[in-house]
Amino acid sequence: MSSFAEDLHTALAGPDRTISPKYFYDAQGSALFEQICELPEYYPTRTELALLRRHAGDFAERMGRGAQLIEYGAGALVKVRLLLERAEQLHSFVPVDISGPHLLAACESLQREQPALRILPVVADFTRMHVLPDPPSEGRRIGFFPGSSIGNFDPAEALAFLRLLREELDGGALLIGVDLIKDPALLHAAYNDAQGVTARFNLNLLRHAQRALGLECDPNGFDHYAFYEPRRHRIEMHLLPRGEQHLQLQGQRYTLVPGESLHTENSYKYSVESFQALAHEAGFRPSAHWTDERRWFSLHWLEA
Ligand code: AVJ
Repeated sequence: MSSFAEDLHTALAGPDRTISPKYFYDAQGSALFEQICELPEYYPTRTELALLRRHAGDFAERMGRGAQLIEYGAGALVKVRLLLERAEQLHSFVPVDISGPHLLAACESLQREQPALRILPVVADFTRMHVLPDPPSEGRRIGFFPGSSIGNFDPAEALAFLRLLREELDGGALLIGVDLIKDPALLHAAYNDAQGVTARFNLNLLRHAQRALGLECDPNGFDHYAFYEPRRHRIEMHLLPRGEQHLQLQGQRYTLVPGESLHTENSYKYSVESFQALAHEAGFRPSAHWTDERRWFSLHWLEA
């Protein structure tokens, strides 16, 4: 398994200069992401929350009685509360998250609100093989993967990940949030907000490396650069060196010039049809989808 230090060395040495967006999320990065979710330009969070609220009854009915609800990358458990409130006699709720302390704190407050709910937290990187508690003998396993987190995977990775979920949820279903292809100007604004929060979030990758690995560099010497690439239907985020930038990681020196950006994130967008085709290829049967009036965001019910 690779580490932040190894991955950063590889990125700085080139030629790809690409690093996983998972390294955005130390405590400060997570706080910045929560601020992003509140931005006027960042429509996905509030659009998805409205869809979850509007169709909560429908989801509860589809889950059926005695289901085991599994959330991948659970975080603060905000969205899943809308499902938990309406679900009928859940067998158990299984939040999977890589950050142990945060997950356990979120579970404690949920348990206080819902004393009867059986919560079985799993601390794990949900993109890798992980061990889940046994499935219920009566009800089904229902996966929940909101936020268009699937957008961080390139198409081949997304397919492999959905195949993994299809097996894990065999006989059950997956409820997944997917951001939709739209006017590039709207996408551009969502990743280039006026207050500069997304810029700070992007630059936090370097600050995180300074704090965690002792990276020596000047984050102010880099610009946030995000754009929509229409052919691949994805937002790309880069850190763009302004002039020659010198960095040092664990005694190793690197120089980056303006043409050598660090590629920090992709966020793929789908059409309803292209996502359903991907899900179908992964072995799911797409059985329903919901979108807002402007068709900016979608939720999909996929039978496993
Ligand atoms: C958490 C991957 C869904 O791609 O919109 C937000 C992350 N990056 N603004 C997204 C993000 C910049 C977000 N995901």
